[in-house]
Amino acid sequence: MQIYPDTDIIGVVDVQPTFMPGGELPVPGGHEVVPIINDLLTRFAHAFVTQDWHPPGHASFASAHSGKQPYDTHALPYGEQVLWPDHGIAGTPSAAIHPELDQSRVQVVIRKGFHPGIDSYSAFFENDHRTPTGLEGWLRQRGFTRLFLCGLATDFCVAWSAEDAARLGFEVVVIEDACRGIGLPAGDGRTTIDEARDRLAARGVQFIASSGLRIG
Ligand code: VGL
Ligand code: ZN
Repeated sequence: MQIYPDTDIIGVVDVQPTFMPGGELPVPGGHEVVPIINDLLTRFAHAFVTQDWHPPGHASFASAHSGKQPYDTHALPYGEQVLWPDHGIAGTPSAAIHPELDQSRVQVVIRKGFHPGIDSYSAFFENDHRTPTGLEGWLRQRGFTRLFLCGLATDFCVAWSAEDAARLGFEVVVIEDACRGIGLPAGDGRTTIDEARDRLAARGVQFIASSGLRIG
């Protein structure tokens, strides 16, 4: 697949120490994507990153709900929400963009999840599916029509970003080997990695390997 430098952009989702093995919400193999994404970043002229950025006591944290454990589900006013270990606390080192990620071509950073009562997996809308982050306007004003997505986690923030982008009319390509998933056990309303992939494929999202991408 050929990259068109003027209208293609790569979006790097939530590559932060908090999601690395040893972090607060570890994604298995999460650190493995850093060199793969750094290599991809040399092939694109434009990049954006997202950053999970929660206040202490955020509604997505199990610790904010008595009797709940991480990875339980819980009904919040805007819908069913998986509850997580405390993670991505705004301003802490583990919520920084991973220090080894090459940010030289990153032109915008979208921080999400900073409203105390609502989670935000997607780069475009918070989990109520209505509150915008502003990324759509930024991408359109800059003339981008196709998004290549990578990062963490395949089954949550990458999947929700890809789905919203496709719904908004962008062409969307997920670079699969540059993503890793959390992989929650099925049941109790939780999404699995396979379900997330099927949902995206049904929306027309394409999946490719990083080795199949070349500069136009
Ligand atoms: C994420 C769960 C909670 C993600 C963020 O980056 O996929 N998942 N917060
Ligand atoms: Zn989060």
